[in-house]
Amino acid sequence: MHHENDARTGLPGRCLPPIVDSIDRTSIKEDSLKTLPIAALALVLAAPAYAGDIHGHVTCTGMRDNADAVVYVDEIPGKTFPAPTEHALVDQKDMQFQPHVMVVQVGTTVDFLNSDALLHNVFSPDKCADKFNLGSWAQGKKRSYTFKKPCAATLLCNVHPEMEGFVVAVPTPYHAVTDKSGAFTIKDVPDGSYTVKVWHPKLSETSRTVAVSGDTQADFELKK
Ligand SMILES: [Cu+2]
Repeated sequence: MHHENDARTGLPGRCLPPIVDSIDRTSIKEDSLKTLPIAALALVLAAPAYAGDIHGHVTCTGMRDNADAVVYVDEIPGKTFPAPTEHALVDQKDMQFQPHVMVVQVGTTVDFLNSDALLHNVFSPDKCADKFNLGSWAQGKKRSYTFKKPCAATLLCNVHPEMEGFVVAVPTPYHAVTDKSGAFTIKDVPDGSYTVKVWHPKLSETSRTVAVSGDTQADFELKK
């Protein structure tokens, strides 16, 4: 064991995190272990095997623009993901659900905020969202609902029938919504072969297998 002081902490080398002691020293030359900065070594040890972004373009045929298509990696056999602790937020502002379409991982709690100076309501007619009805609440306040299963939930307001929004709950953390140009990026997907699905409020769902190997391009076209 070396007892030189760590340049960053000034602590003796033996106080380094225990992960350093778990290195298989037969596979790393003693010399490189001495010279490789500890921070870099920790990064190497923490990095997943290989991963990349799935990016591409969705054409929404017949729509005004290519926004609001939800692109996501469907259930991965044998793999589960812990429910996110961070809440998502849908705002009711200027008489609209904002964002109009939001995607979350199953298990996510969505906070619904009323930013208008009048009463709104939030309910969903969809069974996969328990047909929830959160009631009505004043400006600046919020109420929550946790999406427990995969669901493309329509959001409605029983005060203003013209208001409509969507929360799409999907099985993995690998998801994105297209911008007006149709562009999307799903960040940090581990290399592998996946079923990628695309959902849109007004167009037919589509899906296909995408083989991810580092940054990977995948384009889709949706029709009625
Ligand atoms: Cu309303």
